[in-house]
Amino acid sequence: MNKPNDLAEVREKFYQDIDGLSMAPLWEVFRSLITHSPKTAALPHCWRYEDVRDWVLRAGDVISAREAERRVLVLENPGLRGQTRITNSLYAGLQLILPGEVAPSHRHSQSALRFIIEGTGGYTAVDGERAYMTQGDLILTPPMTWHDHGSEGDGPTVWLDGLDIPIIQTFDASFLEGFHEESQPSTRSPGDSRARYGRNMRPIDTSLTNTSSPVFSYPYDDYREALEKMRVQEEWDPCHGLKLTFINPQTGGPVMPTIAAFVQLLPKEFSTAPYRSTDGTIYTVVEGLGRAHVGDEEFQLTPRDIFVVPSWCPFRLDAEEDLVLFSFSDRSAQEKLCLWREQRGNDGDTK
Ligand code: GTQ
Repeated sequence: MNKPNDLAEVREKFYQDIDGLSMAPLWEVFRSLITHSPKTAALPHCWRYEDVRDWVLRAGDVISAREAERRVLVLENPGLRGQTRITNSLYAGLQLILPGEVAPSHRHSQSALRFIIEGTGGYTAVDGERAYMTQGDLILTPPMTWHDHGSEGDGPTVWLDGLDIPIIQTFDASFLEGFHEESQPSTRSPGDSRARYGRNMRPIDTSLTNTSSPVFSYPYDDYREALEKMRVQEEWDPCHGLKLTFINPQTGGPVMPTIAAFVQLLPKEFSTAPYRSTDGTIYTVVEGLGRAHVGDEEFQLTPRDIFVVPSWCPFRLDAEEDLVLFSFSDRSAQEKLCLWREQRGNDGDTK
């Protein structure tokens, strides 16, 4: 038989021989592929709005919304540079619309959400209905819905975009179509979809199986009031404070097939217990001050900051003032694929 160092050579030669046939040995990569627990190249990171705002506005000097189609500065995870993503499965960016501009109408396979960071008078039109924006609103553009953005305001409008671009890439399932006009005609008045589906009622004989919400605007005032009402009970979850998920009212499930969105309130001086879950999550501060401990990193939080908690990374929060956080993740997709897991506290530590 071969001596040990001959064996290494024999193997190397074997790998080279099969390489030409587009084959490779699994045993060389097995442990890096099928890990005992999630191992991600994504890193914890915080984009302080104070640091990035000026650059987002300056994007307005270098390109128009029309030419760019979507004028966005992508928030690239420092561990995934060049991959146009904030976690391995999700994309995030800051989009700018200036008064009078239009980002032309298109539709695509990707699911998108917008969380309004600053400005008023901006709007997104979704399948013929405009949703006007103010800070803290959530707007959805579900897969293959026509959407264009514009602004009737007198200052810049900036929002956080969240899309499932990397998921659609994994499936090689991307389709994009342009509308024949820049702005789609308004066929429904603002608020129509909320009137039909967002008041604990629905038009009779509608399908109950839609995988995306027919309501596509979740105004800040509504959910903020809900949190304020709930806090009176003082039933704080040790890991989340008070946390709600935005729903598709036709199913009670998450807002879109791949992306779930959340909002939470932590009262002043509340500290959460350690928590982790398999859905890498993007957070933005809506109100208040606090600190986020993400893995070995610590981020001081002020309104409009954006930070990312990678999959299975230990995470906890300290509220220095009443803290309101919006977040989104791929939990919607993971639950459908029976992958989602969480760990509350430090029990049963699985590295
Ligand atoms: O507004 O439709 O940030 O299509 C990336 C791709 C936003 C959008 C993005 C898009 C959009």
